[in-house]
Amino acid sequence: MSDTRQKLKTYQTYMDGKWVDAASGKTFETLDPYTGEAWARIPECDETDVNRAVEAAYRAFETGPWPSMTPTTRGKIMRRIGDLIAKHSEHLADIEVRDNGKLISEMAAQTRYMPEWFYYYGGLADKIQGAVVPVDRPEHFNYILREPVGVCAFITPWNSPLMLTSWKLAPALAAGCTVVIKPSEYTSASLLEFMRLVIEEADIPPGVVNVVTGYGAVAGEPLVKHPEVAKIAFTGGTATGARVNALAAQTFKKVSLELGGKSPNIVFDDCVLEDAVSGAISGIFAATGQTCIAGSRLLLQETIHDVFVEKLVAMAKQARLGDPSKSETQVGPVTTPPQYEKILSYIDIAKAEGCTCVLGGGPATKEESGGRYFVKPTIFTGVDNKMRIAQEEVFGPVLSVIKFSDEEDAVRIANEIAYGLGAGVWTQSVKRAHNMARRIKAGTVWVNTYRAVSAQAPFGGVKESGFGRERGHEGILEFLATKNVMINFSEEEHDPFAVAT
Ligand code: TXE
Repeated sequence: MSDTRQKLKTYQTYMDGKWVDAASGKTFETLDPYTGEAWARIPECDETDVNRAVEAAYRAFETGPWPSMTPTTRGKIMRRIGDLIAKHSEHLADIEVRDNGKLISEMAAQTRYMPEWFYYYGGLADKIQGAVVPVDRPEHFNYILREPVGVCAFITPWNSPLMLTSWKLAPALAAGCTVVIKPSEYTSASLLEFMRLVIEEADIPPGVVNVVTGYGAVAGEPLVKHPEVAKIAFTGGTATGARVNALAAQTFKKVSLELGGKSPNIVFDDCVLEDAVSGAISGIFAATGQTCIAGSRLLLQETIHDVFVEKLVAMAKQARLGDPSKSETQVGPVTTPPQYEKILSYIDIAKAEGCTCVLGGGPATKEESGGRYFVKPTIFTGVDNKMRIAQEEVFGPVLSVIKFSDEEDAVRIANEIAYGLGAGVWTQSVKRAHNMARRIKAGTVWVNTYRAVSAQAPFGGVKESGFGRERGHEGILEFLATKNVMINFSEEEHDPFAVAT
């Protein structure tokens, strides 16, 4: 065993308020994608651990203090969680970068903003209200209760591990649910640090938040199938999402899925050109294209196509590849080895489809990037929307440029896709902006901005990008069940054989 291997940091996982190894004692290694070296060992949980975690969450839900405490108290504890995240945000961002190789500027911005999800939903905890409903029955009183759904399972990916967990955890806790989280096997460390520095420190009762680390098929599937789990919140690829949805359907769980995308970033000739160029770059290259909302299809009005591409290439060409932990780096490595292979194979596909590669078009060497698993920012022009490079999610720094003639054409191209997550529109016309926002089939439309996020604004997809909403007021509804209560207060005698209407 090499020296570095011996020095690997070894984590335990956290369930029922305790730090534990996997029941089997097995661990797996997690890689630093910049160096290509393993840096930590993570417990490899399986069904036994899943059962233990779900049982703890179920006990905490049925008999523990979390669901039954006053919502005001829950809200106060959630504000404490937010404060602790703020205190440790730098450290959490460093761990994320180590594990997923994304830029420190991006991961630090995410962890700095993360307290807001807990403040927002902490504030909402005591505003979950039912309703009194007038009904067609005299002398009956009818009201609606909104109750926590129960034990929730989160399955999360590697691209923005803690932020995507927070979008689920904050509303679930506010609603009074208990949870079991299965992070991506590529990026489990930041969640374990979060459990130590935030959940433990905030004195969250045992069993309210539990973690099972491990592989999708071995730890994820038993969690999805577990009969005591009431709700699944999943973020990941569309194929895995379909499998999770099918498994969850067997026990009729409530499900929300935030899946892939192939978002159109649409630039009209009446835009502010510099803003749109910079929006196109940040839409695809800033996160190395490893975001579900990547603006991976750049739709350019033909009247500005050539000048736009020239400016785009000039700017993208200057992107500084390098160590993601350095604030001056603009493009980092790809997070996982399979992802690296997938991106390179799509570059080959685009070339074989006859697209013109105007920038990049392959891996970046160690001399160019300083590390492993780098793909050069790549731009293809001459892309037809029917091509695979335009239709399939690459999840890397690869941009497809597609020409359109007018508004009608732009809407058609934007919507001729299986996905419907995000979309960008660049125009100075208010009329056109509203028109496009209505006609594009997507969960989010940005106008004259791209990838902007806010705790109050709901997020999610349509079509194969999934269903359900995270963030905003709608986000908490995913973790609530509606119960109707009807009370008869009449003195009348009731004929038991009369038809109830
Ligand atoms: O994701 P998976 P992968 C897209 C992107 C990427 C592709 C594959 O296009 O190239 O998906 O990425 C867990 N039962 N996105 O393979 O498999 C897994 O352990 C239960 C978009 O990394 O979807 C991890 O925790 N769980 C996306 C989580 O699912 C299972 C972010 C996501 O992994 C499971 C990531 C199973 N059978 C990838 N199999 C986005 N929407 O942001 C796997 N998992």
